[in-house]
Amino acid sequence: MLAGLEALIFDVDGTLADTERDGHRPAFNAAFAEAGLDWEWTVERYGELLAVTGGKERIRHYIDRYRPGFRPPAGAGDLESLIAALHRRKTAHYVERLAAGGIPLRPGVLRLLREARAAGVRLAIATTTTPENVDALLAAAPEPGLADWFEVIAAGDVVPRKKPAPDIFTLALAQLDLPAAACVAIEDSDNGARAALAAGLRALVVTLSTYTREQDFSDVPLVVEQLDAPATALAGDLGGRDRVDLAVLAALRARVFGVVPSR
Ligand code: XBP
Ligand code: MG
Repeated sequence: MLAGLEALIFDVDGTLADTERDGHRPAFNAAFAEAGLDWEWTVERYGELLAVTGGKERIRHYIDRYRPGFRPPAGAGDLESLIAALHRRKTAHYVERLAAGGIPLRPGVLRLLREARAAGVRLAIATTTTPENVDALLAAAPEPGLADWFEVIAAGDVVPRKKPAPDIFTLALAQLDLPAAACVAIEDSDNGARAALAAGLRALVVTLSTYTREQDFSDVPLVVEQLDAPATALAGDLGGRDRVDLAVLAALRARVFGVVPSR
């Protein structure tokens, strides 16, 4: 039934949980306010800023684009140190929000993880976000020890280039010691999809999230609104099923790569 499917590689933000609008965004704003900066990232503005992956990179882009001529206040060090300090505080605010149960896993995520675990399909994460954020999200989930289910957690600054570069997926594949053809990747964004495809992960599912509904996924073989029932395929097909389950993912992998992955 698994037809050569050996691992699932999950994105985090937007995929495991819809974290951007009500998780990351307010955490950035709280860090700015705390530092005495009158920067407020509205829901709409944040949508534009998400084109840049990585929180520190996003702050830098915002300054370049919207605060030209900004200089760090006296005592804050150079721009690089200020951004790093703001981002540390942002991470703290975000983790606090998660620990308070602020952001649940998306419907169907835990079911799919349980199915994979029961079937011996290995689990990995490939994300742009800071590792602490992943730990906090998994620790807050209603499944004790969930983080231990993931054999590989590739996150944040461990690679030189963030998504849409393939680096973080390439790292996850190397740590799994698997070819891309043995895996299915699960993403929610155009930058994430580009990264996965560039790493050879052509058996790719996109589950649309708050900020990604209007993005272009024309190169993605399976696009759904959500993983759980009632799921409908906006691109590709679910083989008559009403949710994204392991059978759907195995069929997708076989369709894209053929039955036996080559090592
Ligand atoms: C999404 C991102 C991240 C988060 C913020 O990553 O682009 O930058 O918005 O996280 P993914 P940090 O979808 O790959 O999980 O502030 O920790 O960078
Ligand atoms: Mg994402």
